Amino acid sequence: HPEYQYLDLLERVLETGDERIDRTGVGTRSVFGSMVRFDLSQGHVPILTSKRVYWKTAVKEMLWFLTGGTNIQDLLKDNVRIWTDWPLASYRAATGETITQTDFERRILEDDAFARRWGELGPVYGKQWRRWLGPDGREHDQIAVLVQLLKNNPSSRRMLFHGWNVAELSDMALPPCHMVYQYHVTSGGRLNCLLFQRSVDLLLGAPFNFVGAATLQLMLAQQSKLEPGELIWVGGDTHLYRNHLDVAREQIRRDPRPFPTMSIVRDVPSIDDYKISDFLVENYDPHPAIQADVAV
Ligand code: DHF
Ligand code: TMP
Repeated sequence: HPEYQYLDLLERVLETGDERIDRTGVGTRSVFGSMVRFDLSQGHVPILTSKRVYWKTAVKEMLWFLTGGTNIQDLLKDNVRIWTDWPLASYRAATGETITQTDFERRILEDDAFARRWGELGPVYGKQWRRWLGPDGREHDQIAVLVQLLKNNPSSRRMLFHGWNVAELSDMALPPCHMVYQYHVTSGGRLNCLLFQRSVDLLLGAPFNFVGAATLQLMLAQQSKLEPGELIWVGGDTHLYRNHLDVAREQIRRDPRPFPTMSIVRDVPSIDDYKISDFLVENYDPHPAIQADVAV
């Protein structure tokens, strides 16, 4: 079962990982350099089954990136709370207020001026993917260029988009983790993706990143009339936070079940028109969810 690649990686980090203090102060155990490969050609997608993964949240996050958005207000309108912690931490640090996450989210939703001031993550994924600012002031839509290449020049070796805009890193709430996505089309018309992720929260982040990358691959395949092929995911600093070690051990003991299938149920006219209701996941029968705190 392909999920053993992930479970074996969990085990490798647990058993051989190097323990350090990290930026968040929580501490990690990490290995440097990792890879998993998932075959999407039979309709299956890597939504892990050894715990429940909230795949709709991960798909909504990917759709939000594609809109070019960088403000958590859009996510909250869609009931996605996974990015709230970082603006909340900035707000608390700047004001000294002890506002709860719920109250902060409510204010972001109800007060547009407040959202503009405190809900902004800076020039993160969406901005760089859709509106990378060139030195002449012109904006570059990396996704539109990619779709054009996939359609018109699929043997190109230059089909990629990048989030690591060096000049703007210091304005980002977090510099991009899933950083560069490269695509490749086989002679048989299969679309492969290789994602390089520089930093990997193996318990909380990676399961979402697999879903996001696979979903994007299905969308790009539909747009360019190709069939999905392989998703190759490469991790740089691949780590478990110290407060995740016990639940990781519990997860390793679970036997994975067959991956679910994902299909796009509508003939969507462009890469900008996808909605969450376009995605159908079938035969997803995971083990129970695992609760774990995210390191901010
Ligand atoms: N920081 C760290 N330390 N790890 C991350 O994975 C991470 N991911 C970010 C931003 N910063 C990060 C963006 N993506 C969750 C999942 C992905 C994500 C942020 C947070 C998360 O908390 N997942 C929980 C809850 C899911 C839910 O409530 O829908 C999970 O159990 O998967
Ligand atoms: P860093 O910027 O110091 O590397 O911290 C980022 C943390 O967030 C790190 O634990 C990796 C994790 N992360 C993911 O695993 N996936 C993601 O999509 C994001 C945004 C972050």
